[in-house]
Amino acid sequence: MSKEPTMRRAIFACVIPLLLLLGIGEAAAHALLDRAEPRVGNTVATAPSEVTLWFTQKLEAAFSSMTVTDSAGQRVDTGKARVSGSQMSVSLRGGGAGIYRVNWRVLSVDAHRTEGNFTVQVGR
Ligand SMILES: [Cu+2]
Repeated sequence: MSKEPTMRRAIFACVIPLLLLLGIGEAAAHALLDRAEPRVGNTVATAPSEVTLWFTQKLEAAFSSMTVTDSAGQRVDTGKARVSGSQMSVSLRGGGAGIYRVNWRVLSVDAHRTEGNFTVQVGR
């Protein structure tokens, strides 16, 4: 056996965990949207009374917020979002049919800021 394959194997053994640590590990450490209720892109019959988001990491309540707007761009949320651990909810005042957009912006406990938005269709 030559030394080269062993060396190569040793390099791979080092590089792959390093890439995981720098790339995937770092991304996974941020607070990304895990799931939502109503579900992202889903259609619901009537306007929900509340939107709840679950993140991949705990949130800093003071620096995390969300708004919900209707098709006309009008706010349909009642104001301040409630944060509990990795979960954030906001109540809705009710509204008509249309495409509702949920906009979220959070600061996770590792001090990284992430934001995003998605839509839910209300009615047909
Ligand atoms: Cu992070």
